[in-house]
Amino acid sequence: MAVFALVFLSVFAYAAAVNSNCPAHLPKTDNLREFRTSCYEFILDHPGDWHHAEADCRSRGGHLVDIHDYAEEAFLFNTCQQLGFHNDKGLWIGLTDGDAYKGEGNWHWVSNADISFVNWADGQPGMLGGSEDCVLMEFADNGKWHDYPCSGFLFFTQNHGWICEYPITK
Ligand SMILES: [Ca+2]
Ligand SMILES: [Ca+2]
Repeated sequence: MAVFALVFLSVFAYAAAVNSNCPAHLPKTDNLREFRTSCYEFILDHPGDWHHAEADCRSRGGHLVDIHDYAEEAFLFNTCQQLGFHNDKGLWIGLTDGDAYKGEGNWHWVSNADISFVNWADGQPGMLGGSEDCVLMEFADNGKWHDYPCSGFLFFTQNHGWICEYPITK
């Protein structure tokens, strides 16, 4: 019986999202997680284009996620898997070489953080660089990064989920 209780409590503790130091105005759902000095909001179920995604994060005082090392990348990938996001879709991250930032080939985090780590897939950023200015973590490719058009055009939509990042408030 004691073992049962221990297992139950362990599972419960594992399932409860760690987010007590996240900004108070953010909804405390399972999709809100803290890791080191940041809080991350996983927006998985109402896809939009990259500009919409960044505007959404900004509206709550954050920005699209910036990723600075393998540990942060692994945390994001593993959390998405825990949350059941395991198909071939990607999620927008805050890396861009769009004209509104620094322009073609000058990759830049929307948070203005320095680039200290990249996780491009083989052959990325791609050949169509001028039209592909925004980056998805692609789950069919172990979370590796692929550049894509930031918005859809005609019949080609570019609506995906995204991850917002905020400073913790501790
Ligand atoms: Ca970050
Ligand atoms: Ca580009």
